[in-house]
Amino acid sequence: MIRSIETILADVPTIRPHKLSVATMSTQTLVLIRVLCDDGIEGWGEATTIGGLSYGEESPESIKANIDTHIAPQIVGMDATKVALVMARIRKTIQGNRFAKCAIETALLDAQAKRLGMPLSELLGGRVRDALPVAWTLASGDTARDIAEAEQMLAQRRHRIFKLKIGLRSVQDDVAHVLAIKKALGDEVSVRVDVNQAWSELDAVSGIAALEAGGIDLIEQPVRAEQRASLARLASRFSVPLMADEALHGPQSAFELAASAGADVFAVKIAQSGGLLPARLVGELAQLAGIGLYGGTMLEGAVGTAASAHLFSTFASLSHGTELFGPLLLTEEILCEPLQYRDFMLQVPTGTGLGIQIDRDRLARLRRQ
Ligand code: MUC
Ligand code: MG
Repeated sequence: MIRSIETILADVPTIRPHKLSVATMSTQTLVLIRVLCDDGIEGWGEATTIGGLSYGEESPESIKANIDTHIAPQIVGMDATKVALVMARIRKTIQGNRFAKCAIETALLDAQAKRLGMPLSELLGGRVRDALPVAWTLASGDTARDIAEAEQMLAQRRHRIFKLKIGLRSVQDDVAHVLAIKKALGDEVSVRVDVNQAWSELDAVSGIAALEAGGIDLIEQPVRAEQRASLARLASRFSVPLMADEALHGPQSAFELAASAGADVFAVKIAQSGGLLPARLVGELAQLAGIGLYGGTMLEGAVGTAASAHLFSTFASLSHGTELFGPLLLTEEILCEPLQYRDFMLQVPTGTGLGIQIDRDRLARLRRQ
């Protein structure tokens, strides 16, 4: 039986300002869920978003209010071992709120996998890999600082794929910034950009042409999420792959994008998809449609990152790697044993459930009162 559900907000400073076209982050608000079951097993989930309401339609505070007020009362007392039944109840009675749903589903699946004595990946179909390539996002806003940061990551063998956040400055300035970094890092390194919806289709035509000519490997969400026809036109116009991120809101949108040849690659995010199982469906749809796969992040801390890693470890193909670096952007660790990054890869935890242990004392110090 589900005994209680606790929603925790924790404000953690980032290691440097993180500049996106929609927000500059200097702290990240972790939204964590703890589900306690009457067999003594607890499960953890995460519903962290980016920049308050500037990225998605759910804020940390609305997620907490909606879970505490509307979701928890409906499922406390339900059988914790019947995860699909609990989620069916929530999906029937709660509109939207994909991040909140993801956190609850993750916590229930974490608890269930612990109960069954297996890693979460095995409950999700079974892992086909134990480590995932991890990109790092360069978003300091300064070209020289970004190059120095990338060189440090290469020397530490932590990352060799770099995603640059652009869209805040003019197309011309952004292109110059990206190509200067690409030139400094060389051909062995993959350089990609995320425009976070900032360009018009005309901006995108000139920007993508220049980036493609300069050897950039991947262009993420150049235009508004709603402008699916624009994205599809751009995808057919250029040979550099175009990736959908904000345009993907779970299986239905994935199906529509796949049916309209609207993108070359999907950035699968568990929270944006509404949970681990809907995100698995997004991955399956991509594979059926011949669309490339990339494991995305909402800059979650360790819980959401571990959950995402378990799911991405099950994808038959993961053509574009992942960006599961969220915990590395934060100044504070909330696990007893940090997630392991080595040789350019995140090691997928091997213990039962999420395979992580929350450091309760540290979390108590960080949590918002
Ligand atoms: C996004 O739009 O992909 C992922 C990495 C990062 O720096 O921001 C996120 C969000
Ligand atoms: Mg993105």
